[in-house]
Amino acid sequence: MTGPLPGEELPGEELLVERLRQGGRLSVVTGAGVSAASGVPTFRDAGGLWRGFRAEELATPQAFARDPEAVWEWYDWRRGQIAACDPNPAHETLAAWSRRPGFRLVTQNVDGLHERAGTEAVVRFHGSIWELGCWDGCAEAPARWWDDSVPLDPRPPRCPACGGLARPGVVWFGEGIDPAVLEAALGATACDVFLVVGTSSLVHPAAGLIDEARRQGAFTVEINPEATPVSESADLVLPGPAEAVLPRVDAALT
Ligand code: BV8
Ligand code: ZN
Repeated sequence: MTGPLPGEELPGEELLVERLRQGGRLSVVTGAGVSAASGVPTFRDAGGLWRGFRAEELATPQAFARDPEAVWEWYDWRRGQIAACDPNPAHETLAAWSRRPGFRLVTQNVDGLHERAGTEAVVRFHGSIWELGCWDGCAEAPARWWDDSVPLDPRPPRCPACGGLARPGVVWFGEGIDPAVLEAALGATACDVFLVVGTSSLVHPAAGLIDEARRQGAFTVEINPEATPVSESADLVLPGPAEAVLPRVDAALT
């Protein structure tokens, strides 16, 4: 079967247009695939490796405890990469849709590109690469503080309150999701249309949000050029790149 040529409308897009025209509550969950067109390496595509390490090996408290300098070198490298990237049409379309009443966006990404595109009240499910925290969790420091210096100096950065090690303000594998963030994300599953865009849907509990949305009666849609574990159960799958599909759906709405 010859798939649609880039730019050609995908079968099914008009179904999403129809649903969005009904003006109901729209919630979106995004993953690394929405930032791919901006040049941010995804986790599991070939670019997801760093000096032979897999993200799952570096993005853990154990890796940081073992070698904080190496983990900070990886995050500093990623911060430098992301700083050179700009939001792409996928981020821009979602920012335009974020002005719809009842819109919610939950992202697994830590790059901050949704906010730079103008989306407000982003639910940062896995935190932000632009935030730091005190590794020792000292009471004098805020839970997280903003530091977008590129490169980091000093590296590793220190906690301004206790002078101990600072850590990246992201959620590592094996760490729980901030309860307030989890509550906001679960609140977003109470919607009429639930879009899952650019995620391999392998990482939990983020990957389970679509099931929660379906349980509450949402029309569920996946936008991803590849099949994922949620493709079978989604009401609609649009097998294309987010930076092409989202602007095309938006153009059909106006
Ligand atoms: C927790 C921040 C418990 C860090 C990240 C076995 C089964 C189920 C679960 C587990 C298990 N073993 C362990 C677990 C739990 C674990 C987990 O899910 N592991 C997985 C790997 C099996 N989860 C956790 O540890 C979570 N915490 O469970 O806590 C707990 C509870 C209470 C108390 C204590 C503990 C925490 C997980 C958070 C990890 N942190 N990021 C950092 O960034 O450094 S996750 C990381 O992966 C990123 O956030 C990333 O966004 C996320 C998910 O990846 P994707 O976004 O999907 O990216 P990926 O590269 O995988 O895929 C890209 C997709 O885009 C592809 O599908 C591709 O086709 C598509 N694409 C490409 N181009 C485009 C595109 N799509 C559209 N357009 C394009 N142009
Ligand atoms: Zn401290």
